[in-house]
Amino acid sequence: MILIGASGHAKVILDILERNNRDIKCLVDANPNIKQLCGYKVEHDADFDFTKKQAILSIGSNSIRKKLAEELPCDFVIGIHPQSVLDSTVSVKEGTVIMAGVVINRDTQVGKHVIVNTSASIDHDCIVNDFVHISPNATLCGTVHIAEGTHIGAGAVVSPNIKIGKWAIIGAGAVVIRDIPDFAVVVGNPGKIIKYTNG
Ligand code: JB3
Repeated sequence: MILIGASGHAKVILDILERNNRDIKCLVDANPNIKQLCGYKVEHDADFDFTKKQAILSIGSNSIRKKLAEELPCDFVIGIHPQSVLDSTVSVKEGTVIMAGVVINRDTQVGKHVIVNTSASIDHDCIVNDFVHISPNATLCGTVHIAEGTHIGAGAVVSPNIKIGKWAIIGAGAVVIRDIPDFAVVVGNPGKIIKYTNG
């Protein structure tokens, strides 16, 4: 299989794949100056045939992952660190990665090309939509819904039953106690909207 993107996020996914004994052929990056990562060869988009390759998009940007997922003719696969704990009822879709120390509790649904980063906690009955990134040590309490493309910052806490709209940004350490609309940027405790992104 291959990884698309050859920088810091790819290093963490390589570790997961090695622990799962996956056969990693190479990485592919847009930057022709990157030749290798962690001992693996790095190929480049311009001269690489992506057709039917088993792949993970190892790029932290939610919008770039979305663009490439829609463009590239790969078979996207899931990467789950063996030291994560997922209840048997949890569903996870293609392209998603679950890092070390993550706990995901009963009846939660995780969409496509999601990053659930190191030691994040997602409790029961949550819905985490496509292209979301839950950063290290973030906590989603029970029945939290996160719409497409939203970034939950490191150590942020989202209270039970909260809905967060699409392509929002929740700052590191924010505490979200109210529903958040699409494209909002939220910081602080209690979390306050300081501006809106362009999507
Ligand atoms: O917060 C944590 C724990 N990790 C962060 C991660 C989720 O996101 C990390 O600290 C970084 O903030 C970020 O990691 P990432 O994505 O590895 O960051 P960056 O150094 O920006 O690397 C992105 C790589 O993707 C670069 O090497 C780009 O050249 C490459 N890239 C961008 N667009 C692409 C494309 N590669 C290919 N093949 N095709 C593209 O279109």
